[in-house]
Amino acid sequence: MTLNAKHELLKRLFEANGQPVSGQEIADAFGLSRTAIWKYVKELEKEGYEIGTIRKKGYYLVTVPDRVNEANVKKYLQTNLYGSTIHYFDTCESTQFIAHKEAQSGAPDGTVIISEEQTSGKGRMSRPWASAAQKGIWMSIILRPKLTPQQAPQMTLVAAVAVTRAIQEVTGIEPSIKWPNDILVDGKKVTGILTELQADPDRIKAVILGIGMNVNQTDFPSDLETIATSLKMILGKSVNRAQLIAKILQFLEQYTKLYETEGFVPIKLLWESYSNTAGRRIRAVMLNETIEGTALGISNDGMLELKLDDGTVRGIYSADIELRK
Ligand code: BTX
Repeated sequence: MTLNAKHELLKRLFEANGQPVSGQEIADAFGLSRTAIWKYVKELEKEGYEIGTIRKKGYYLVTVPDRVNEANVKKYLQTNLYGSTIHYFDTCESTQFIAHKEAQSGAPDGTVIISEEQTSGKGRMSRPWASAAQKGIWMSIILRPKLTPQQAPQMTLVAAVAVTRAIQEVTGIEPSIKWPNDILVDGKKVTGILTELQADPDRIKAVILGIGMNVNQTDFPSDLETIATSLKMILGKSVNRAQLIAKILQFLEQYTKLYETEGFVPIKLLWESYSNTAGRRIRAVMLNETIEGTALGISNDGMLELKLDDGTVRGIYSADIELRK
């Protein structure tokens, strides 16, 4: 109840577009005192909102903090389902850990975990993922798609297409996708995607989709300098992270539905139009072997098809790819 009154206050402040909102009205609607509403105003100010007061008229919103909290994201959200439930953290070890727990306790399809910072962000095979405070999008989405466990790896490609479209739409930048999970601009990584699964042998319980996007960094630790970039470093100005999150969720919902209803082929076509991998000479480093050849494209079930020098074609499900020459 009390949390709802605070959200309602914030929602009305947003909707009023700088005009005053009556504290008394909200107090009445929630059966609270005006002092209780005033305490929420003070809490919001602590969270970085700047709120003005006009005597007898109420409160108005002066500035919104650069935070990717529920209220800021929902302002831009245009989905049916994804993002209806958002869990927001100032800091956490990894949004993947939280999402796994939430999924196990029955969190609904499209639940989103967002953190301003991760202290143990992770990539594939437990590699570290740098997640600087308030500079990027560090989020995990719990999905419960109507797919078999065998179809789950392709969700990485669905997400890659959704993320690429969202970046294009919000910033005008045209990224390319390096199979399977890197989104690159000028050859440097701007986003990584991590797909994890909770499943029975014949049924997906949940796909935990982790998206790490470099948005407003102006520099990186020295070990990442040559391989990482941010949207701000490319554009020369800051990007609204909340708006970008809402767009990612919108395209993700749209493309997941498309995959469920039409199969992988339409996703594959979209993916190929953004990919920088097809036609390139590549080296694929897998757990037990490394092979080199020319990438032909992806198969109808999301495997990367590689033509080796002896003419044989190999399908690869998971590897680290180096683009040669
Ligand atoms: P990956 O295994 O493909 O990439 C990990 C590698 O990328 C690292 O070994 C390092 O070389 C490089 N790297 C680390 N941090 C960054 C960065 N910020 N930008 C560019 N390159 C970097 C990619 O794994 C999947 C990453 C998913 C991250 C999200 S964030 C939200 C969610 N929570 C979580 O812990 N992981 C996911």
